[in-house]
Amino acid sequence: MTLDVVRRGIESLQVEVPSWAFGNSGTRFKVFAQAGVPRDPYEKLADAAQVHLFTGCTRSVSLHIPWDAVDDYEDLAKHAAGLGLRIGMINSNVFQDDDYKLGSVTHPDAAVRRKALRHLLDCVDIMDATGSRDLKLWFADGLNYPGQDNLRARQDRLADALRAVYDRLGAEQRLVLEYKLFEPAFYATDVPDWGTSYAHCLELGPKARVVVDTGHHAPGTNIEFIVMFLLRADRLGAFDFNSRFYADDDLMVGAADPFQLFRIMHEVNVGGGFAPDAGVAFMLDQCHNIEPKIPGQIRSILNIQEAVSKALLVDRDALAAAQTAGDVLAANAALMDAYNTDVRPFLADFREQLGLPADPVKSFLASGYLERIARERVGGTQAGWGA
Ligand code: PSV
Ligand code: MN
Repeated sequence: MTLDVVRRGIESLQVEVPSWAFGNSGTRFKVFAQAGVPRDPYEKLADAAQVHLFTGCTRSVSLHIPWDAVDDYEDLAKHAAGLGLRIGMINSNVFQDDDYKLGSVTHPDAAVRRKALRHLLDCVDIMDATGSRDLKLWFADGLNYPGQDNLRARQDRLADALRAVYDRLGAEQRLVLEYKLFEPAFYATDVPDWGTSYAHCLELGPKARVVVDTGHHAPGTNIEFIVMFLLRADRLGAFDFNSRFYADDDLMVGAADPFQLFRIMHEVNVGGGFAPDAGVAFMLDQCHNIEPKIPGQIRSILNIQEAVSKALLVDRDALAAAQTAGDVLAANAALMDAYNTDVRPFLADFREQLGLPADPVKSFLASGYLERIARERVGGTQAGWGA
């Protein structure tokens, strides 16, 4: 019975992959190039299709504009469909242009604000062409020094831009607003936390929701509390999954703290966030700087499946009974029993029942795909973080 719940949950779980995970990436110290890295968005989709082929659960791909700019987005969407994929979220980028040194939609100069807004509206045009539902907004806007700009005026400018984007959305489209504590601004960020994002979303209306990027909090933040709160308020729009040890490390989800991932997934389950009509988009926002990229994405999917399975295994009746009785130890044990279960054998069985490999990383590595792209993708310019 419980295993059926886990099986159904895993069968219906879809996680979006980011186009940028397949390009070269690094830190501000060094980008290490890898052989066979895609040279354009079409090749990124080909790599994303491999993740789906071996896991069966990554049907959609997030684009980042202009990193994935093409002349014809309908053609790109058709190409995705031919690979069994669809284009997912459109991630806007108003952080890599000289004009944005002092901000984008919060910049003190109205001409820069107009330019940034134009980009965001162009992204909605792209959504129309690709059939995407969600526009992801993350702003690098902020201040390095106290007094550098007027904090309150920047909130007003942000609200104006968000309103203009919101009003441009189609009936089925949404905007999802991502927050981040710091970086690249070090003193103050204009959307630093979930409360700021939530307040703007509330003001905008029901098509605006919050994105939780698991790497964007201060150490020790109780992320599952935030997830519970946003689900309760029907404002959780999306996850950007990754892991952090120190800052926004963008490591593979579940690598740094699998217990935290389990706790988050448990709150998603309790809050009904896995139901398709809950409108929560699960996606990876990761970079694979030193590990091979496609297996890194596959490994990440397996980490999520393990955490979700454990969350679905929680005996919620026993948990509720212990909570009502004030039985602290039994309540904690109900969670820990599920967390400490080794779900890997069930997952391997489920995969085989679905016609998927029991060990997707091993099967992918044996497929010869990495060797083939290393041979075939010579010449041209490899895609990289920021290109
Ligand atoms: C910012 O750190 C972020 O998490 C945003 O989602 C960006 O779009 C993404 O990283 C790009 O790497
Ligand atoms: Mn993110």
